[in-house]
Formats: sequence, structure tokens, C-alpha cells
Amino acid sequence: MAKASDLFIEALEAEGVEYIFGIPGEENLDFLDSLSRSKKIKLILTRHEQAAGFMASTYGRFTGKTGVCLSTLGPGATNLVTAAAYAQLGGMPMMMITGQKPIKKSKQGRFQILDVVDMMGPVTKYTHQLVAADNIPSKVREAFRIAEEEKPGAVHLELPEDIADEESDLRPIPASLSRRPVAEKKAIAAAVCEIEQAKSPILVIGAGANRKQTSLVLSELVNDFGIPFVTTQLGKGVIDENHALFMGNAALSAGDFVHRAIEAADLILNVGHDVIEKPPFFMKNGGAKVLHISFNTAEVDPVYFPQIEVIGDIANSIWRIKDQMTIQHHWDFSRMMLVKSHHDKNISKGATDSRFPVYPQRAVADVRIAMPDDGIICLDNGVYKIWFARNYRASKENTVLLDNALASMGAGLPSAMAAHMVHPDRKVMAICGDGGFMMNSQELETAVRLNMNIVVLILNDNSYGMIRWKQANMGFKDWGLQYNNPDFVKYADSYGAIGHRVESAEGLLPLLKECLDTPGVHLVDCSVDYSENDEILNHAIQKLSASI
Ligand SMILES: Cc1ncc(C[n+]2csc(CCOP(=O)(O)OP(=O)(O)O)c2C)c(N)n1
Ligand SMILES: [Mg+2]
Repeated sequence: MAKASDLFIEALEAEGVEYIFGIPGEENLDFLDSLSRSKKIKLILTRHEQAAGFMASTYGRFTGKTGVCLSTLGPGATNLVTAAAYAQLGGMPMMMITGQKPIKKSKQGRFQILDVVDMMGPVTKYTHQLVAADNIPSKVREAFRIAEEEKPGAVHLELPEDIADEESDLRPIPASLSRRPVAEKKAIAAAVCEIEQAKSPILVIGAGANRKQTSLVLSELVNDFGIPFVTTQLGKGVIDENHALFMGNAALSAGDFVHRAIEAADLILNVGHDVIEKPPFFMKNGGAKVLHISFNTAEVDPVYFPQIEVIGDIANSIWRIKDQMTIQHHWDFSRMMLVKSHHDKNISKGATDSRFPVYPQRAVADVRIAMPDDGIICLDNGVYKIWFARNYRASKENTVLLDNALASMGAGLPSAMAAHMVHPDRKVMAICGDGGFMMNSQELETAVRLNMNIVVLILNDNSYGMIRWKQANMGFKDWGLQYNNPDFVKYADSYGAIGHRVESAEGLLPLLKECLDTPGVHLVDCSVDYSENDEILNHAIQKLSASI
């Protein structure tokens, strides 16, 4: 016989769980006591449940294995909701375990009691209240299976305190050996035929391609057949963006050089596309044909209705297409290559701009120089995300972690902390706006306590810049979006982190290098000048790219 909470921990150990991120409440104390005896699972105590959820999700994003987080009932569980949505939309396997008052008898009326299982419904793939210790092995296994199955996402188990204290003589159920299904032979043949017959095919690499080791085989496809490619924000780095056939990133919604390159195609090979991302292109009747290559069938939308679908493991599909296809002499990529030459010239603009506060183009260029190829940047949400997605060339998969799905502020720092935990030997930088950073800045304490090596770069404009940019673009007056910040250097120091301030444009790069080379948690306060954002991103780029 084992206590239910011990059995729960054993079931998590059987799934290979290494960490549980979170904040226990009194309803989790049996669970916590069982966890204290685990030799395999470490508790990562955070200062807010949302940060724990972001960390668990990012762990899942990197490893493909479910990241686990913990909270109490009611307020702890509501704090996890944003992180659940982040994992769910972003395709990251993540499990939330929440406590609950006893379910067999009332202890304190309805104090703190919410229907957490119901609340989690719209933001998870699976949500369940455990009502008997004997259900633990099957429900834990089921939750992991569902979280990790394509498309990965969030799951939730509620463990009430009276159930945690029950006994069971059951054992954890081991995971079965299972492989992802592969595409049907005729679908591969149809895809090969379409690509061979096309005049100017183009590859669009999206979210799903950044999950499952497709990098090698997609790079081979591009190298062997010379087909140009585009990345979406969540597809960054799957193929080296320094490649001669890279046509750009779909950071802006329309009117950029990358859209001109896509318009030059009569067939779009859309790999791993997920409609949660802003569309990299808009389909229209009579326009280019679309070949949807993914784990799951395409969710149809007025702007997305692919004619051909190749459904199954992406790497396997690409490998088989590659194997059966031959280079066609009628393929013509000249228009795309012309667009690319203009694109590359435009991207390098402003990279050495010496004005201060720093211009975003310069910040992106300097971060790129400071970061090694396998270095990981973790972006929060703000207007700089567009600049980084567009101008920062990622050369390896999962080296630019940004959230183009829920696009929640506050994830930059926690995701960088999780990146450091999964890849302790790699350089990690969180890039945040002053607004987004403050939404989870309390986690500096967690990072310092856990002796992490990370650099947090704050692009500081004393405002919610992204919304100001949209406000200007929509012709509204500049109103309601400015605030004051703490002294970020003193703020960092008060946590035992190391605070720095950028004093000139030339000072940014050497400071970033110094921080990356010095162990510890570094916070860099860098004033940024967004005054040209509207002109460049909304007008100049559109005009230039339209003139090619
Ligand atoms: C949790 C959350 N709240 C609000 C928003 C809407 N929003 C998107 S960007 C942004 C402003 C971001 O400001 P900051 O972090 O300072 O970055 P900046 O754009 O100024 O560089 C806001 C309010 C959001 N995406 N997420
Ligand atoms: Mg800001």
C-alpha cells in the first residue's frame, strides 16, 4: 500500500519528470511532503505561479517532454491560467497540478473554492479532478499522453487533499512505445508531382517545424533542390537564416519584402503551419496553390484553405518528398532572388546607427554579434519583437524563443530561466520591454537563488511602446500609455543580481559581451528610441518593397 501523494510522485518519476515549478498551498502539503522524498524530481519554487507555468511550458517546448507546475486551489490556480493558454496555443506540453479542499466533506464552506477543473477547460486539452487514489496511475499517464501528442498543449490534474491522503496498492502505468504516424504514400506522390510541376515553389517554415527535429532534413531539401524559404516567427532558425536562399521572416503582417517573395511563388510548401500564428500569407481564390505539410490536417479559415495536404511526421514527409523528387530545369527563382537582394540591404540598415537612446535596429544587430550561434534569446512581448523577428538571423532551431501565439507579456524572464535550466552550457538572454519585464520581475529572486547565468536586456521607453506604435498608426493622439520605472540598476542590485546601464550606443555591445562572459544574473537597462518605428515599419518598408 502506498499513500496517494507518494503514488502520484512515483507516477511523475515514471514519466521522467525532473522539475516541478510552482508555489504550494496548504492543500498541496501531502504532495509536497511526498515530493521531499523524491530523489529524481526537484522543486523549483517561484515567486508567482504564472512564472512557474511559463517555465514549465518552456521546458516542454525545448524537450518535447511535459513540463510540470504546481499551485494551490483558487488563487494559485487562477494565476496559472495565462501560462496554460500560453502552452496551449504555443503547442508546448505542460501539466498543471492544483490542490483542492477535501471533496468528501466540507471543511470551510466555499472559502477559496472555484471550479478549477471547469475553469481550465477552454485553455487545456484535458482537465480532471482525481476522486480516488486508484485513478492516479491511469489519469497521470493519460494526461502525459495527451499533453505530448501532436499538437502538444496544456493539461490539468486536480488533487484534493483528502484524495492525496488515501491509500492505494496500484503502481504507475509505464508509457507505451509509440511512434508518430507517417504520411500515406499517395499523399507524398501528389506533393512531389505538384512541386515538380510548379514554376516557382517556395517553402514557408512555421511553428510545427520547430518542435520535432526537422531542421536537418529541411536544410537538405533547400540545399539539394535550391528552393527558397521563408520563416514564420515560431519557425525561426529551423533552417539557418544566414542561408543564401533565406527570403526573410514573416514578422510584419503584410507589405514586407518577405511578402513580395511569397507573391512570386505559384506553389507554397507550408511546413508545420498553425493558424494560431499570424498568417505569413493570405490565400485567395485563384492565387498560389498551397501544400500543407504537417502533423495534423489544416484548420480551414477564410485565409487558409490548402489544396493538398501531407499529414504525418514532418521530418519523415520531407525526407520522402526529397527522396522522390528531381530538380526541374523550368523552376525559376529569379524574382525571389531579386527581392532577396533588396531585403538583405534593408535589413542591414541602422545596424551601426550611433544615435542614443539606442535604435532598435542597432540593438538587434549588437545582440546578434554578442550571441554565439547556439545562444538562446527569449523575447517578451513588445514592439521590439517585430524588430528581432525580422532582423535577427537565427542559425539554429529553438534559439529564438518568442511567443507569436498567445503573445503574452511577462514570459521573457521565466522562459530565459527555463532555457538556462535545460541548456546550462549555452548563453541565454531575455529581451524584455520595461512593461513586460515588470510583469514577472519578481523572478529575479528565483534566478539569483538558483545561481543562474542569464542576461536580461530591458529595452526601456517608459511606456507600453507597442500600443503607442499602433495608436500612432491608427491616427489616434498619443495618450494614456506612459509610466515611470524603478531605477533598474538599483532594483537588480537589491535582488543580488548585477545591474548595468547603457550610456551610449557604442557602449551596448561591449557591455552585453561582458555580461555574457561573467557568471550571474545580469540586468541591463538600455534606453531605446522608438520614434521612427511608425515611419519605418508601417510606411517605408511597404513603399520600398512595393517598388521592386
Ligand atoms: C499580458 C498582456 N497584457 C497586455 C498585452 C497587450 N500588449 C502587447 S505589447 C504591450 C506593450 C508592451 O510594452 P513593453 O513591454 O514596455 O514593450 P515595448 O513595446 O514598449 O517595447 C501591451 C500592453 C499583452 N500582449 N499581454
Ligand atoms: Mg516599453
